[in-house]
Amino acid sequence: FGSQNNLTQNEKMWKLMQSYINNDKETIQQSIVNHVEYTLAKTRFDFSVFHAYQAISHSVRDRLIEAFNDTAQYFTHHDCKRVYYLSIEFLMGRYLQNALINLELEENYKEAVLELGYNLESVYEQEVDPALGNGGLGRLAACFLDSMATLNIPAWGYGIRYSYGIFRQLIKDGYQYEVPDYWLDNGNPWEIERLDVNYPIRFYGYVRKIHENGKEKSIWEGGELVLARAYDNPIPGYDTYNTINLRLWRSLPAREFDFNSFNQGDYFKALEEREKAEYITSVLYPNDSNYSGKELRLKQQYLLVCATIQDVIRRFKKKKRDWKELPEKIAVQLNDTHPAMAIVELLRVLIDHENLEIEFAWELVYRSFSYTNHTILPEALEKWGIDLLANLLPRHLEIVYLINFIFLEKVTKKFPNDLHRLSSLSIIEESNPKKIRMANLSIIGSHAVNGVAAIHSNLLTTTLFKDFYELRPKKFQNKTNGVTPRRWIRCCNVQLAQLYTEQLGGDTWVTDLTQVKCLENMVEDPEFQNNWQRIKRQNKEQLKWWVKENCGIDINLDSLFDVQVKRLHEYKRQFMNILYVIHRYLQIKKTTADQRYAKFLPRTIMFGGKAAPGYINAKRIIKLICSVADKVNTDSEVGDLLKIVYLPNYNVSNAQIIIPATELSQHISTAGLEASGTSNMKFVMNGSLIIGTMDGANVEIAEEVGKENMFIFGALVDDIEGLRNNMRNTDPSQYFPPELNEVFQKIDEGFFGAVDELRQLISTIRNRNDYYLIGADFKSYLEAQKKVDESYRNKKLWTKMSICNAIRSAKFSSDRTIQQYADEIWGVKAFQIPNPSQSAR
Ligand code: T68
Repeated sequence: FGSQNNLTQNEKMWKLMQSYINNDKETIQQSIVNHVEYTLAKTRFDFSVFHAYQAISHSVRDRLIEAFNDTAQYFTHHDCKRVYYLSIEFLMGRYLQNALINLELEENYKEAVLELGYNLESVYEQEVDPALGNGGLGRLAACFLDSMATLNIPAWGYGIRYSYGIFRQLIKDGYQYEVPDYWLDNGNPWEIERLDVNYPIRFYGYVRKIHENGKEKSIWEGGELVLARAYDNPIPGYDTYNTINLRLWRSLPAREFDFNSFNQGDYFKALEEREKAEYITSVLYPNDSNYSGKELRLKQQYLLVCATIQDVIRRFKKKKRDWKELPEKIAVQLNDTHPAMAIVELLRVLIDHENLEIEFAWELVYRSFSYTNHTILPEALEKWGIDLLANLLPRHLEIVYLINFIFLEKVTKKFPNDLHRLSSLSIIEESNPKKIRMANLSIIGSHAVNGVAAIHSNLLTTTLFKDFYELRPKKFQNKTNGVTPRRWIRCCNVQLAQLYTEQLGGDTWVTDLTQVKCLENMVEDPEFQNNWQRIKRQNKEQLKWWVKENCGIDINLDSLFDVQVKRLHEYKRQFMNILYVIHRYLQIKKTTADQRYAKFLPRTIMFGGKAAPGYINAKRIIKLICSVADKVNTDSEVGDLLKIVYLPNYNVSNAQIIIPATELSQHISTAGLEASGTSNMKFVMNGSLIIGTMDGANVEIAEEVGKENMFIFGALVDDIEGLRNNMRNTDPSQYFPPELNEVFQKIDEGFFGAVDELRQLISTIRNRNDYYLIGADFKSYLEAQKKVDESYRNKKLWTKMSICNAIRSAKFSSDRTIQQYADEIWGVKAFQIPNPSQSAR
């Protein structure tokens, strides 16, 4: 290990550890039972399945930690360039199964645990889902960690250890209720609290100017101090010894205290003030596409940024070297603008603390940072009021002005007398009150900016960031998102994974998904098709059981499983989906009983997803779905031709059950508004067909799997503006197709109850305020749905299409995405630590 210690001592240590860390059945059992007794202080003769989960997790954690420590040392020893992935959210999902699979120990544990009286699958169920994220953005960060570990990239994630993750969603009488998610109730065996890694974080205060050697210096002082403490979460790669780190920060009261307030004031009052510090990292903001200008949110962002930059600089300074090496040693990736204040913070440290010249410091910052944009929705773009910033981070505001001044001077040189351009490029929005545009700051402070799918990256350079693109075209890139095949095939679809491994004669496809393309010659093979159908059916059975358990609804296994699960948002158009369902229902009702089964194919339409607590229209859409479900599911005329299910509390764990069981999944956003989508990739990998618009990654999915294997409909990005104008100039009764008007009428009549609410929901779009163009796309959506039915009637055809989707999905592995980030943005290479158990020590 490590440095120049004497070898015999090392050898002795290694032997001691090896006897503990062996992976034969007995050693594993011994370690589990010891954890029951010594870690949990439960008797080894009587422990529950929950205690089994805890002990097993501790036993797996032991196996992670050795690799984790060795990896960190190895990176330090080789002094490699490191990637820091900064994200305000990491939506990790459960650890246990993922860790066992990545360590390739699932079989060993299964056997060992069975003998102790437990079934590993039911042990997995004991783990609470760490849900420190809202949706796509946070889950992307989690997939990226898995890929960075697997590809041996020297990377660390940095985020926040919220005490409360995304709320738990209950559906009662068709309404969403939000229940706090205190996920740490039973402790968290996967984290390592670093009692010795604490950084001070300052808020408020003032900036004092002094003069030193003829130069002005700024000193930020006063205000309040809190501490950020590190919690490390080891992330094992698959089929590699490398184990990287997700470091999450928690806020605590600062240790040094103000004698005055304790001596003169009220003791309890003074303690209360300190307690407030803990509140900063208490709760994750549950908005996924709407920015809220709350001070607490800015505090969270700054805490993440300030602690991380201190940690990064401490590591850089461990070796004596010149500051000019900084961009060769670090690459900082900003997952959206939430951590963008890191740009200002690093610059502040370099000029105020390290006394570097501003131009030089700026060059270092700019070359180290890169920024990923995840949305063009205007309501989601972060803009912080000047007053808020001036109060909370006074020195940062000064530096923002400085950056902006220097930047705009350069722009003026290139484009003299172009005030319009200047005001669109400026970090400051000249509104009343003035605001700081975080996207502009992120672009100016980064050497690379990327969108998350080809169509989205194009939109960035032609619309939202057009002026920036004209200034520096080479800065702009595309990095199409991806998802990890470990969690999204190997863990969640064990049978499909087995089929691939059998057919390909090994499991190296898990780290090289392009291999599944080799199964192209099996597409027509009847036996392979049978296997494929059998697997889908078994996955459907599992979901059927889950639905019965969680919704009390019996669903028909022979029906088409049609799923739309994602955050509730008007742009994602769950609304259009349910309007279509109503139309389908009305058609069934109009058909005579003897004709119904000939004319209609049984479908089970499932929805799932959380609405932001303050998003009224999203909540009304949930109510509409549930009201329609109530009506339809109890209509004896319909029987099992149509069932509607609202899957409550959609999260990573139940996604792992839902996705492999899905036959048709809906990705139907208004063109141009879904940056990428990542669930579309997961569904395709698991053999679901897509009904969708030419939006986000759907476009590239169509390129890969073939348009003939998807159900594509709707307006294209270039049509949108024209359609919106058209809508404004058309009579509403003419604008909507008759099928849709009929549906509106039924809702209006109170056919589904909740009249007031539902009327309000439909009234916005009926009054030509159909911003998301449901009216314009409805006809072609109907046609696409018809094609779905036709294709599903032909079982062989459907199976073939399903296979083609799955085996052509390699592009959407996050391994591909991360390799591109590493090569084209970060400039980092893999460093693989040799596995000590495979090399003689
Ligand atoms: C999503 N964004 C995009 N945002 O909507 C999706 N926002 O198209 C894309 O595939 C995904 O990012 C990954 O690139 C989000 O998920 C948020 O969750 C979010 C959270 C806080 C504030 C703003």
